[in-house]
Amino acid sequence: PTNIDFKQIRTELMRFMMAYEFALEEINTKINILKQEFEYVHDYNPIEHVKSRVKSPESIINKVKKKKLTLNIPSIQENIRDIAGIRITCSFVNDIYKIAQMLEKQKDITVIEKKDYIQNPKPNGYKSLHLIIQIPIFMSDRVENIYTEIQIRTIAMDFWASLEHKIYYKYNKEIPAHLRKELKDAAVSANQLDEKMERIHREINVLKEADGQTLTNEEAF
Ligand code: 0O2
Repeated sequence: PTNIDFKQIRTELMRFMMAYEFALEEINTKINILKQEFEYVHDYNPIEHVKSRVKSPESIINKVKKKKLTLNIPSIQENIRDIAGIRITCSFVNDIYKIAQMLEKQKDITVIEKKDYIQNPKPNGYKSLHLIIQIPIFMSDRVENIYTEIQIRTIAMDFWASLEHKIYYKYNKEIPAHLRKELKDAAVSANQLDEKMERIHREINVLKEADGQTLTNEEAF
């Protein structure tokens, strides 16, 4: 290819990656609005923290190889749907579904796929609610519908998933049987903790309501 070809390819690649950054900015803004407005109306904040990332070119290429896809922009755009990823961590399980519903209802968000690993945990114990959505990004000369993966989970689910992720990579994808069992047990404990925290939160709320007060996150814990 000539120098001009390289320049064109570079511009295309930059625009391609930028679109995912913009998608994350749009969704982060949406989450911030929900968080602030929800807190104002209900005097309670269901979101603990939010993290987002654009998948590195290296991980994109690894996934292309793993899925045996064609290595070109249209194929990557259509088949790799977690290049833009956002993770929302909540205090309680029922907040996860509230947040998912609030996002799903928004007119510019199209839900493409929903995977409920809370109702149906993965065999290793992994729990989270995953949404694959599309959001329009208005560029100077076109509109691009960008796929984004939204993972919503509790603090306990997140704690478990980040440790499991580390072990998974440390052992080069071959986790020894005793560690697999320990992790599964830890997932059960995380689940019990979630249930217990939700129960306590609900009971305190009932007490507070009887006293004519509403309980906020900060007051509870
Ligand atoms: P990373 O490094 O977190 O980006 P896909 O391969 O995405 O097309 P899949 O595997 O069916 O299809 O998607 P799924 O099940 O929705 O999982 C996507 C992401 O969820 C993963 O991304 C992880 O972030 C997370 N995840 C899924 N299963 C597990 C699990 O068992 N343990 C942990 N810790 N995380 C999990 P990546 O790209 O695999 O990895």
